[in-house]
Amino acid sequence: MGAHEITELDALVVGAGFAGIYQLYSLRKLGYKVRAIDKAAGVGGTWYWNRYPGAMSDSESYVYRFTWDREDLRTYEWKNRYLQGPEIRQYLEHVVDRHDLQKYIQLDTELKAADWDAERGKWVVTTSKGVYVVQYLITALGLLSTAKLPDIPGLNDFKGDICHSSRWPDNFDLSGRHVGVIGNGSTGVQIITAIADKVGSLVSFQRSPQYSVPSGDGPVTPEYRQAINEKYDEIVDSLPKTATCFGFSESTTPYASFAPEKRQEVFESLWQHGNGFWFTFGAFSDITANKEANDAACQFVKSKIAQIVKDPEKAKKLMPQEPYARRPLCDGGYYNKFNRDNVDIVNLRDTPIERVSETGVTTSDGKFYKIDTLILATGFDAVEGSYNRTQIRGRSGTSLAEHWKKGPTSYLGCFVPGFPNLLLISGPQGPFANAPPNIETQVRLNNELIQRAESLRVTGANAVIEAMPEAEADWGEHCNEIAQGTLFPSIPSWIFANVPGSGLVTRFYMNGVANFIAILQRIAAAGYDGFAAPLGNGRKEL
Ligand code: NA7
Repeated sequence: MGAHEITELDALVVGAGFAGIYQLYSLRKLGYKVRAIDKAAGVGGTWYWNRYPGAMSDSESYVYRFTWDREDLRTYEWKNRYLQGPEIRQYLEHVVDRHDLQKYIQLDTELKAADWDAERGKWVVTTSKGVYVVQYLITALGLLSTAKLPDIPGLNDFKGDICHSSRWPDNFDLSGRHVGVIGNGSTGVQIITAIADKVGSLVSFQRSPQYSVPSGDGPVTPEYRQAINEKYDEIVDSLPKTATCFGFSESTTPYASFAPEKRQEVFESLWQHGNGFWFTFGAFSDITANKEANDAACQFVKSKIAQIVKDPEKAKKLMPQEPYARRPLCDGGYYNKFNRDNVDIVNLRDTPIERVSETGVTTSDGKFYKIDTLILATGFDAVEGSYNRTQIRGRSGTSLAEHWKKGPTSYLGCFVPGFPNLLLISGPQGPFANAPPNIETQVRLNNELIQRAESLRVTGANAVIEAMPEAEADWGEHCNEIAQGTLFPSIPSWIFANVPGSGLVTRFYMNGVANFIAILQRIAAAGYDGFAAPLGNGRKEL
């Protein structure tokens, strides 16, 4: 396709990760003329970009995949309880091959701008490789795709190797290197755990210590796989009936209902079982909502850190002081790595980085750390960050970034008033849950609305999919109320705080996928509340 060529389609999907692939597949299945673009040179989305050592999904392998191809669910092989990054990339490539989608995916193609042409009732989408004119623009940009670089004095002076975790160079050999890792979210924890044994030395520059539990990763037996296969239908059916879609039913028993002498035993069994989400939601219903339950979880993990980490100074630096209310982490021996002589830790809250120089890092206590490799595991400009770098302009010419000046909002995580026929997957204020099943729910909603709009159009109605401003406001309010009932907003993690200066903003619907689906069903049954007529009933009620 030449840079000035114009292609007319029913729908353009932007992104070729889990969301883009399923959206492309399902709209094609429904008979629409659709294509997907991605700026990457391959499919995989997040898993195309995140190639750092130790990159792994911490959803169990059997639920970190599409559920709509039941035969593939049973036959595609996986070896361990969790999938490594390259395995997920290969899986998505396999899905694309299996369903012959490659020819509808245009890689190395970046969305530059999209403008709603009210006269034609279409989006005019400018990409780095031509223009598309489409009825529906569907963004599958990913929650975490815009890398966030730290603002540290002297970073540009560094003469060694430096990279953000999501831009990992090919064949980057760390053996014998003197490595500094800035950041210890899921990514930093995975990297530190994976490389500690291989590098010459490693310093973790840590701003906020994390609670992390064992992942319990390891090979699965043929019998285990057989058992999963036998009940796959049941598993798939159960996922949307749960809040987080991780393959288990979240506990409904509050911490206080357990006898005091039983509580430690339960925590210990959660720790032994492994998995951060299981630890958080598997036995107690209120760890993320009740202070007493949360404190108990904190104390339990801290007691483990104290037991595992032999050097009391290092252990002290690794002890979190805040509630257990970030994204739950799990690991393959993270705390234990600090027992190695070649692994050190700096508490940036006590001794912030003063500057980076050509050969290392100096902290405020005057200490110099000689480093030849600097890894920035500093996270992402999450959720709306994926959109802010594009120019998507709606009815009035206002861009999404302008519409979101006071914080990102939507109706149901997928629709924004003033942006007709723009459908967001994993947009702001969508459910917070295991990504593939969560994405499937949103893609199905998109498909349902597109089919409704198209059937109305056949009758001559000028039906667009457009949320009403009141519905967006109410949905935002609903998301806020739910978030305030949890402890998550008490912590400035990417879930609520994102980049410096963005303030605390509710970026997710924290009431789970099952409740989300129930709301969608109510909305549909009422004639599509919250959507402008004629597609919707023009009422704002949820
Ligand atoms: P996260 O979870 O946002 O973690 C980023 C880490 O980087 C975190 O420890 C931050 O500390 C730290 N950070 C960020 N900026 C700085 C500066 N300037 N100085 C020092 N430290 C800094 O991103 P991840 O990539 O680990 O994980 C993102 C998600 O991907 C994850 O939750 C999974 O769902 C998949 P802070 O906590 O802000 O003090």
